[in-house]
Amino acid sequence: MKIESITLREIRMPLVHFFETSFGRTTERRILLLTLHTDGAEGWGECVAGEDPFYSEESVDTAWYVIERYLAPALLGKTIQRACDAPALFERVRGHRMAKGALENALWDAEAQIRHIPLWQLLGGNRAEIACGVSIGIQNSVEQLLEKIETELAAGYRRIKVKCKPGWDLEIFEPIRARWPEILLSCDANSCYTINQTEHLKQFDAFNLLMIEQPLWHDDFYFHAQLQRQLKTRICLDEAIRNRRDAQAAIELGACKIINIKVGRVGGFSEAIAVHNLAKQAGLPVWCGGMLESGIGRSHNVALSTLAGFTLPGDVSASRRYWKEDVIEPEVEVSQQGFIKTPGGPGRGFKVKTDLIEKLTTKKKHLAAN
Ligand code: OSB
Ligand code: MG
Repeated sequence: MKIESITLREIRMPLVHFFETSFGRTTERRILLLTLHTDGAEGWGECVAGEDPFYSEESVDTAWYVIERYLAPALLGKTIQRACDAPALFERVRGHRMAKGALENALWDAEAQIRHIPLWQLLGGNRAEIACGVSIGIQNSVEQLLEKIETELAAGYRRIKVKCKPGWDLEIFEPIRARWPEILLSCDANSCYTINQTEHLKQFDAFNLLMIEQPLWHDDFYFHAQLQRQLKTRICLDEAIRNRRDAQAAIELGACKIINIKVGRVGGFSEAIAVHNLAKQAGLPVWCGGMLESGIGRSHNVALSTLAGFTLPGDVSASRRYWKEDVIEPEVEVSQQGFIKTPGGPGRGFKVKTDLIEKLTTKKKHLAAN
């Protein structure tokens, strides 16, 4: 594949419903999309960085800067055999994994198209369908939260994850479990507790949660390991797992028993596959996280979720939960049983609505080899 040019763009999409975590509320997404033009195909990538550096250090603006200034120049004009050759070209740049992932994933999309196989197959997946859960943000009231859960269960989703924080944890687990004693239920703290709150966190054990996601600091294993020894509920790490070495360290330390894999957070498909393989070997289940993606990133998540180790329902849910109109065709749809069918056809398997993307674009730059 010869990488001839790259189109960077930022689009704006209002969310159907605001999404609130322990670090803040999002009502409208700014999303960095890119198109990678090779001599054989056009690959699409989405950078999953947020509007602000609150989930991780990266933001839409830092990703734009690093791609334009460093990562795109490292690719432009080069010929590479496989998408998995890209990470070596980015090595000199420290961090900025979401920016790197956007480019690498676009290359995987292009490679799958050139080989005339589905992206999920190129990644090594083999599921005909993937199991879906939902991530439900902090709401204005407990009643509103219960209503949302009811809606998602009726839609077929197989696991409910609720965002939590002090004052919105035991207070919601209690009424949820009173109404639905048996559902697969988990919570995500996005790092809002400290080890001094261990006694409080131990009370979560009463609610038979599938897991508690990233309770402590975003960059910590040591205190998570301490906490895990005192909890019955399994800890799942999200923010803290940046690469395969992190996964190995966390597993060996006993800092988690489940891993949430987000392809952008670990820097692209190559590293995501490596984290998956490592966890599988160690006997830890993994699942695919979400970052309020548009259809581009969503279709990448669908493909990744087909790998054998993704044995728990992920945060990969239907386009309509987020967007009035998604940027792909068909949109991502979830069956009444809570599954997404693995798409056929080469590449991501979803067509890009280029006219709609053009309309949503607020910023655009074409980068070519000089
Ligand atoms: O921690 O999983 C998270 C969204 C933005 C930032 C962090 C997280 C999330 C979600 C949403 O939980 C998952 C989704 O895309 O539905
Ligand atoms: Mg999370």
